[in-house]
Amino acid sequence: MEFVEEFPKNFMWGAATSAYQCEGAALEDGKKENQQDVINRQIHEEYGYADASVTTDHYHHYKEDVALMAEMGFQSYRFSMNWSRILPDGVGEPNPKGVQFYHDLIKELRDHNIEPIVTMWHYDLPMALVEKYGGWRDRQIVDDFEYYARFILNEYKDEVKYWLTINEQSIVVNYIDRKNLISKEDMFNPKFRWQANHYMNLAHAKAAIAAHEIVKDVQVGAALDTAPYYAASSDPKDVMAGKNANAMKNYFYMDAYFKGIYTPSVLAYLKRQGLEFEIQDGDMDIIKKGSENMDFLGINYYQSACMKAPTPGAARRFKQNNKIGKGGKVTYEIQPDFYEGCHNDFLQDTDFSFPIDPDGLQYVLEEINDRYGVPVMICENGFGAYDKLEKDGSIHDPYRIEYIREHIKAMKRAIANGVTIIAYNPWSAFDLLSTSNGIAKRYGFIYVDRTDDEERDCKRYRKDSFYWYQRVIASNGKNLE
Ligand code: BGP
Repeated sequence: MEFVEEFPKNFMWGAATSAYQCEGAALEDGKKENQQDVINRQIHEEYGYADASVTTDHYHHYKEDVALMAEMGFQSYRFSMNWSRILPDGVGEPNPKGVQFYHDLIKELRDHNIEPIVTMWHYDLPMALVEKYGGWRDRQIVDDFEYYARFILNEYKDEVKYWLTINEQSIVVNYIDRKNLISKEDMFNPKFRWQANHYMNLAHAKAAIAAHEIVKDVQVGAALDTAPYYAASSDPKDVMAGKNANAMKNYFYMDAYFKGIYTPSVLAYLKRQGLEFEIQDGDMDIIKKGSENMDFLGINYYQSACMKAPTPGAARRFKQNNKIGKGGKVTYEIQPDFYEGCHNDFLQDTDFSFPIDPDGLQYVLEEINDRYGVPVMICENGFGAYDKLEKDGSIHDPYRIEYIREHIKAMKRAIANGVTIIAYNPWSAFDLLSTSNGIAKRYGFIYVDRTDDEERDCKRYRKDSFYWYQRVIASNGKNLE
């Protein structure tokens, strides 16, 4: 049942991308390498997926891309700034051409009445900082993140009102080897994840505080991967596992962002497991002050997950996504004595093993509102699939339309139940490099003609979902047919 017909008057419809996944031009106009340039070269060698050097070449197609977004009727566009395009060495001398690129992109958006929503950091730490001290391994990253944040806030303060500090902190913690270049020693040292998480909380807080100092009428958030963690059954042991997973994978981040504290049950668990991280004097004051400078939560929602009581004696294991698409498998996460992931047989999965669950979006939206009472912005949501470019230039993607339609209905139900949603920015505006499945797994409303093996001309085509989303936006969410 839908409870509201359309969306609030000032609601923004748009879509999202991130810099390293779409820009390309990895070493052009003064940009130096970031860790995703290196990580994606490794992925290319291991799985044959495209690397980040060209991806879908947004750097050279941005005007065309913005024009297509405007044609769909976008009112917002969430993108990230590429730290090493702006500050090639992480700190110090800025790169004038890199700085100019984002002025040009923002101007193009504003000329088309599209509100820019900027993520400061979406997985792509400058290699210079990784080589200097190991990136998130060292506390120095907190100051360097603040340096970068202050630089971009000052530079774009008259052009950008909506800022997101960090993309998917929980995913960085969970997939630390895919999101960071780290030594073998760190990879097998689970303690490192939680120390890095603490540094991210400090970096986030300092950036949020700086944003309020520098930008007039600023709106600050962070984009967090969220999912409801259901219990596999009503056995109290499974229910407890679901509760523990929600605490560790959702609230441990949200409590830091909005209450300035670490969730007590998770902190106690980490201590019990010998995974305690160092908190220096004054750190919690910074995190608390950061929480007072948060205006909204950005949420990325793709799927829900299911948890059962952990197998006694099972060792810690982190989730491995389906890396090959059709026929590929997921390895579920285990936190000893806390929870163990499992398949949810009530839901259907995508070819890439993401369980499809629009009700789960309503669930997380209402949970967030009930717990924190803050406005929410959907910063990602979408359907990754193998799309086919037909001879006549059309792309038929009914599965994507169906997925997005059902998630929009879930937002309507949540709004009727009191949730304030500022904007819907599904993933992704146009096709780009997936974090785990190359170009083959596509999310865009706009098809980009290239494959993992061939760069081709990256010509843009409108998918069926492009025209459908155009009608949704024109009716402010009323017409979903
Ligand atoms: C989120 C990331 C995005 C994006 C998306 C889809 O976790 O913020 O960067 O890629 O997931 O994931 P994937 O590309 O692995 O399908």
